[in-house]
Amino acid sequence: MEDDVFYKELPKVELHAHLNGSVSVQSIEKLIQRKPELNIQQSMTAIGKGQRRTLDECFEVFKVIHKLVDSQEDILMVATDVINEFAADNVKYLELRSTPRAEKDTGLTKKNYVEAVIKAIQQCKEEGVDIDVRFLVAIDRRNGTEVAMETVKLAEEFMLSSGGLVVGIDLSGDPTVGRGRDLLPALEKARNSGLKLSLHMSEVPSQREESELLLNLPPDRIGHGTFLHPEMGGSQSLVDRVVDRNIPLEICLTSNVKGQTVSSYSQHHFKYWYQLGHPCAVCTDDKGVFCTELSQEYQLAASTFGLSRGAVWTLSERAVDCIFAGEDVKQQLKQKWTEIRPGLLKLPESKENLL
Ligand code: 6MZ
Repeated sequence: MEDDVFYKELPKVELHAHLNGSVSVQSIEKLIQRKPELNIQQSMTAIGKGQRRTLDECFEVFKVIHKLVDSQEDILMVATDVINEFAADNVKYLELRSTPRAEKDTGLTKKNYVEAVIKAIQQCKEEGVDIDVRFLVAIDRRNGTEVAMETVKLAEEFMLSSGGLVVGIDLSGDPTVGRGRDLLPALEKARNSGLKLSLHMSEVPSQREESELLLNLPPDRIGHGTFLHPEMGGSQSLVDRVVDRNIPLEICLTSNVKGQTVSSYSQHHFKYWYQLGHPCAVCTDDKGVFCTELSQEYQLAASTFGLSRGAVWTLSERAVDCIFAGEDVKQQLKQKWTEIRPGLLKLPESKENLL
């Protein structure tokens, strides 16, 4: 079986996908046609092959996309497109995350925003799209204590009313802006009400103190964690705490390389954690902005770090253990993996591992 086919057909779990960063070229074109007056070109919303940007520049790109996606109708469209695109890449379970925004011009409220994402998830389900989708409500660290608290309240409301679709909170946003310390009360409240926590942590250097505070919560998963380990200026005690609590890392290879927080694929911290045997979920982060797909990220992980197909299979299967939905969903997914395996890995596992 050709490599491209193998990685496409590999069943996958996507746990770190920002909605507006995941919007594809096709959806961007539709949005540009809807809003020609904005004078936005597709090249302003994506970072192509071989291109690099500073992380600051990446955050400018999100601002452009936010201008294009500013109504309930837009959110419904992009969420539907993104879900279908992940399903076409054989992602069987997806946790989408997005920051609720209010827009005066279109009358969009934060509540409408969340409703639109939930509607997209429900409609895809009714249409029989083969993917289980959940939603993490995102806190943008830039906006401080009060907004974070409001966001958590919104998430709590929807956790109760969405039939299990809202499962947690994401802490994200430009890591050089805002203080994690200010957001602790909101994050604690979320955790106490049963929302799971996925927190961006040590995405840039010199956040040791903040990472220590956030690890005390503790989070259920870590986004990036690039600078946690001692070789990257973190510390052994941070690593020990992540390992002792078995907190999975969400690994986004292309995003980190294109955003230049990691100097090259081979220098990526995935290697450090994978060699420790620590749970790592390969993810896309922003598949639209960074022009990637989850199948491509798995392929990159394999080619960069010399993983056999058997090892890649195990990596995707273990990501199921990191999902925020309940035990029943995990079991259903494991069952799916078991059914798909013989068609994809034709050799016994022991031989496949030697390839
Ligand atoms: C931190 C990121 C991010 O929420 O409007 N976001 N936060 N680090 C990253 N690494 C590249 N990539 C995306 O999606 C876009 C938002 O997701 C967060 C930022 O807050 C960005 O504005 P939503 O759907």
